[in-house]
Amino acid sequence: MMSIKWKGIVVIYENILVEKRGNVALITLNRPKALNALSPDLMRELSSAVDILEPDSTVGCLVVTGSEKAFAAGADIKEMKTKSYMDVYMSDFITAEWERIARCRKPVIAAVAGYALGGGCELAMMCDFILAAENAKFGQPEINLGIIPGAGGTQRLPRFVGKSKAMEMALLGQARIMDANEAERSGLVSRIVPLNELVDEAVSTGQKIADLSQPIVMMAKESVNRAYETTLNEGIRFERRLFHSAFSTEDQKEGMSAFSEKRKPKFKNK
Ligand code: DAK
Repeated sequence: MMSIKWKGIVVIYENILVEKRGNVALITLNRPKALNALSPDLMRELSSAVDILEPDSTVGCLVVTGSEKAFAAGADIKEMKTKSYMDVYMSDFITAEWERIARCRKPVIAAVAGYALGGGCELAMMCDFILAAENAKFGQPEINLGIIPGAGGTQRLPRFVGKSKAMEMALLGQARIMDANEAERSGLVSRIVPLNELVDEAVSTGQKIADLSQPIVMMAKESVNRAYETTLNEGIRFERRLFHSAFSTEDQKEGMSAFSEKRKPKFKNK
């Protein structure tokens, strides 16, 4: 169990660890005995942590990681096995908590070691990019349980790896797990990192992002994400609006002046 203080309130977490390293918030999924199965309680805590960290001006980037054996082995099967259709439909089963990470406006890096299965793979894909350890294993084994992916797996995975591989993974489940090398070749992960360096590398990557201008970083993230939601023409138009608006910031003046003066920029997030 760990607690953090937020606006004078003590928030207690039982399923995640939250720490700040420099300007990076490191969130560690922490249910090792269940291979970080994503229970509703864990997802509520993750969602609450994002609520707290996103508006924190000292945080420029978030990193989400798990253990060396498992990023997360999926949603908690034992907790959902007895649910009825009306239970999940009427409560919109854990949807809000799951979508919170995807709605975070600051960059979120997934640092994945071991299993990222089902909801674990989906959670990693909701982040902005994935750094994988050599032992990372990605899969959508829901079909073996008599369900289909429920947190974006059938939609995000094809966008990363293409239809053929995504379809094979969705249809074969446990029988089609993707290793780190294939995940990198296919564009699911941005880089493979040695297991013992994974978290440090993710945090130092996050710190490089956190050293930049926060509003400009947020614009870049928003603009890249548009590529998945609209036509090329509309996306280019959206990018152009944000590009132009970057010129209204002090950080654009500072960034370009620093280049001309051969010094490091001092961004003020303004
Ligand atoms: N849920 C609950 N417990 C789990 C679990 C899971 N997903 N994965 C592992 N565990 C537990 C095991 O039951 C075991 O507990 P004990 O028996 O010790 O009490 C412990 O973790 C260690 O697991 P194993 O003994 O199985 O370990 P192994 O190394 O032998 O095998 C494994 C590792 C990852 C291959 C295996 O545990 C496995 O196949 N796990 C299940 C993987 C899976 O099927 N994942 C998909 C789950 S379905 C939605 C959002 C999300 C979802 C749905 C809707 N909405 C927003 C609507 C997501 C659904 C899913 O992810």
